[in-house]
Amino acid sequence: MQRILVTGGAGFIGCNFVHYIMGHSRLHVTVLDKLTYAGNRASLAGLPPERFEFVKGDICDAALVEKLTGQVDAVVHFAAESHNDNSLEEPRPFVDTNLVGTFTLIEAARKHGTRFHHISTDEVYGDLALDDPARFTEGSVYRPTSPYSATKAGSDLLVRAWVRSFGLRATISNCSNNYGPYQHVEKFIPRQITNLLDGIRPRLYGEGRNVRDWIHVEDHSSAVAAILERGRIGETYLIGADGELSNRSVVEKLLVQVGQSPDAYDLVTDRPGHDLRYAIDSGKLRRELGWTPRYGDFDAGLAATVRWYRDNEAWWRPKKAETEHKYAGQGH
Ligand code: NAD
Ligand code: TDX
Repeated sequence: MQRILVTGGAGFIGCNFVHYIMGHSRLHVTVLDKLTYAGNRASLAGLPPERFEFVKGDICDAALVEKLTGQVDAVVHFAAESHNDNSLEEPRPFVDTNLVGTFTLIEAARKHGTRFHHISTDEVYGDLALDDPARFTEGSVYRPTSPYSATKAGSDLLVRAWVRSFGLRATISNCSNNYGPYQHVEKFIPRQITNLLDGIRPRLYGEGRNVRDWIHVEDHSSAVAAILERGRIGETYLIGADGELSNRSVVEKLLVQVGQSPDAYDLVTDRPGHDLRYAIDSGKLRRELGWTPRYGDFDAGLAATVRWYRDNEAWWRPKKAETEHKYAGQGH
């Protein structure tokens, strides 16, 4: 493998993956990204120009996608509309990008016989009860609950059908909640960090009891690299780092880290249909591909993330006011 196409490479996880893979291989990387509100060209600064190309465009543009796919050995597909709250306000772009965009890409990969890796989420499995000892596995039933997760579930099923019906050489990974540098300020952890930097109290939806299974974004990148290199065609791998925490305990940790009282947060209107708990069993990935996460210490990863947002205000500041304005309209 010499050349790869990364869709959504100007977004949070995509840009972290591009930095990771270019630092750990000699691959040439082409990024295809529409630069929606969530994309930021600045997140891809400093990459070696002889091995990197940026193309601004839409994954629903069949002619462009077909041309770019024909130039590479593999496609790693991150591009998506990714935020649940947005999907509850305006679902249409989720259907277009997550479903039609994925369809457009796998049709091009089918035509050219290109290796394809599809990035997905644990949210396709719905949610678990807070007191349920179970975790999601590759065999869990698909039960998405939001417009976002329903379109991601649909995109996974399209990829599976293309493997079975057309012999597409594809793998799928479903990862839990990521945190780390370059995450948009609409998402939970960066929103609370940047609120604290602005002297605003953190905001917890409902009672803050919902549980998410946190993984550092660099561990997601190393898992995707392992699957791209050694994953079995047609297989799905769940990615997670045993990082279950309630939203309330994440906010309490953040408050303590910035020297404030752990109860200095506000409870705000809950998200409609708010999934209670996600939890990943990543045993298959660890056993088959020998992958292990490097960021075992969530508190240390969180502290490094706080430092990153403190040191990179120029990156997030332009998005902060419009994001908070949108949240104010939703009662969040
Ligand atoms: P993000 O919203 O930060 O970035 C998405 C990127 O895709 C942006 O750069 C955007 O400009 C681009 N994009 C959107 N529509 C496009 C289109 N039609 N054509 C081309 N580019 C387009 O998202 P993220 O958090 O980095 O998520 C990346 C992927 O990982 C998604 O597929 C998401 O479902 C999945 N995922 C995310 C998480 C998480 O915790 N954030 C967890 C598991 C899986
Ligand atoms: O201000 C907030 N307060 C709050 O309590 C925000 C923005 C969120 N929350 C809660 C909602 C969730 O329980 O925090 C949790 C995390 O919220 P998000 O960051 O919106 O993530 P989530 O809905 O869990 O989805 C994320 O993980 C799975 C990503 O956005 C998805 O793209 C990914 O598939």
